[in-house]
Amino acid sequence: MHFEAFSSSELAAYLRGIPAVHARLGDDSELQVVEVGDGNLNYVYFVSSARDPQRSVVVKQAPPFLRLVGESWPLPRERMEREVAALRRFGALCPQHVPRVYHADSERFLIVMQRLASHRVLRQGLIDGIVYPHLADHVSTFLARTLFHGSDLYLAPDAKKAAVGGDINTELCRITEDLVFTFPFEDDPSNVYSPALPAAALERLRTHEPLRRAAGEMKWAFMNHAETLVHGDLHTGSIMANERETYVIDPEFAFYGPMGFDTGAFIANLLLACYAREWHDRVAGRDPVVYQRWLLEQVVRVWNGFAQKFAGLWRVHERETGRAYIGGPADTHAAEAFREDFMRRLLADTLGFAGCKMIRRIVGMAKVAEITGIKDEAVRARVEVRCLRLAEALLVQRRELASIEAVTALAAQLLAQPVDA
Ligand code: SR1
Ligand code: MG
Repeated sequence: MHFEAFSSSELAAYLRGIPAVHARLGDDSELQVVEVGDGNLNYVYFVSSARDPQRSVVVKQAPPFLRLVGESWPLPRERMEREVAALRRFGALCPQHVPRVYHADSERFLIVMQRLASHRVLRQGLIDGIVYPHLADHVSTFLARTLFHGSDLYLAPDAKKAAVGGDINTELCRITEDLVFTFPFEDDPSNVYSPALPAAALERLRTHEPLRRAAGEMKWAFMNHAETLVHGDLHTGSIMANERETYVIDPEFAFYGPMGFDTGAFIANLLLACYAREWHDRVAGRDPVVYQRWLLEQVVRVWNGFAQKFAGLWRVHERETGRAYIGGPADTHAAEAFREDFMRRLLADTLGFAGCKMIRRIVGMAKVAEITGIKDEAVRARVEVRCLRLAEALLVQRRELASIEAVTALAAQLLAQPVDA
């Protein structure tokens, strides 16, 4: 298990030995290396030419443990291979939204890829209240293209089954099974609660039967519904964006799972960002309502954009092959009705997963900066209680919420509800 992270000079020497990377960085004698990993799992470096900083790459290396916890939580380094495979697969489907892979090393478990120098981690941009005009369009395109093309709606049955077998990601799925679907609903020692979070809110996660049954159904779906190659961790920290471009990064949790896990993760994180505005806008001296509205609008636009693009890809594919997934010719009323039912179920899954993802960020070990950045304990607890209420409603009512507009109306309504101290 002994692992030593690269020193700057070791990494520079290593990169110099890779022709494709060497060419990209130029033959400048000096390389600047900065370790920037702020994620939970890996080491991440920005490497650039000292003479021409435009020439730069990102290096990501998997240590044999979970970085957030340390050596006491071992993790196989082969997880990097899952990430490389997913980056290549998603990159082929959506090159405009996935960083390019320049080099992958399956002995050192590292990857060298495109540096997104003029982009920021979306979570941070949202905390700062930045408006991204193309975000929903770009993310919905990424979701539609990746989720559709990995599924039985597009792939031949044998190709799909081979893909399911090739993309097993046991250890990282286990992290999600524990941290998203199990530990938040029991008194696990890894859980972290903010000091002022009322005991009743926690108690409800452990005792409220409708919520627990719904969360159990989502856990089952996560573990058993091998629908497509999902990113597996599509929160706003896995996206880098500027006003023109959007990139999806970090697919190390990729596996064959339910489509709604990715759509749900993204929507959950927009909702967390929305509910945390009360603090961030107060600190910035702004009225939270404006950006909250923008965030809820993005929830609507990303879902509706996704649903329209996904169904469009499906229709075109059936027309081109002349056959419907349900058998028989394309373009029949039954084929369209099946599609509508499919999208309705996918919305329900999305909401259920979104609920679980919100809950884990409030009571689980891995938090999100828009919540932990709330310095006033009482405000943080109020925001957290509201997030838990919305998460519960999404889980329990997921099949009754018939449109995404109904979801954002509910989110706005619960946001306005008072929380007892
Ligand atoms: C213990 S790893 C915690 C979390 O970091 C990743 O981003 C995933 O969300 C994982 O659950
Ligand atoms: Mg990550």
